[in-house]
Amino acid sequence: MLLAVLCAACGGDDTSSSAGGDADAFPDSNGCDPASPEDHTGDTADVEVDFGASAGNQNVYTPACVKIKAGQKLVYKGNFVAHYLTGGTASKDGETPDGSSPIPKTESGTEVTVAFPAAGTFPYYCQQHGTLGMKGAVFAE
Ligand SMILES: [Cu+2]
Repeated sequence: MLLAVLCAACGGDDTSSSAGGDADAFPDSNGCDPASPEDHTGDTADVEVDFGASAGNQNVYTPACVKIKAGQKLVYKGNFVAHYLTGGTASKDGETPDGSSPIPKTESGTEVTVAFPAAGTFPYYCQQHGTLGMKGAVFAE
C-alpha cells in the first residue's frame, strides 16, 4: 500500500505529482485515492454522477470518486450511447471489465440508477474513453 499522501505537505522540492491526475497510483480503484473520495455517506437522496451537460461534455465523471454507505444508490446521468458505462478497471494500457460488479454494463439511455447493497470498492469506467481516463470508483462502507 502506498501511503505517500501522508507526506503531501512535507518538503518543497518533490514535484512528482502531475496535473492530469495520477491515473496509475491506485489501479484497483481507477486512480481514486481510497483516503479522499468525495464523501456522500450523509446524503439522503441518491448520489448523482454526471458525465453529460453539467460536466461540460468532457470525458469525465463528476464526481468520479465517491464514498457512500452500503444501501445507498448512485444515479449515473449522461449519454450512454457515447459512453458505455462498465464495471471494472481501466488504465492507459487497457480495460478489464468485472462481470460481478453491481454497476451494470449500460449502452443506451441517459440515466441509470445503481444500488450498492454491500460494502466494497467498485471501480467503473467508460468503454470508449476508459484508457483516456474516463473512470472512477465507488467506495461503499
Ligand atoms: Cu466516455
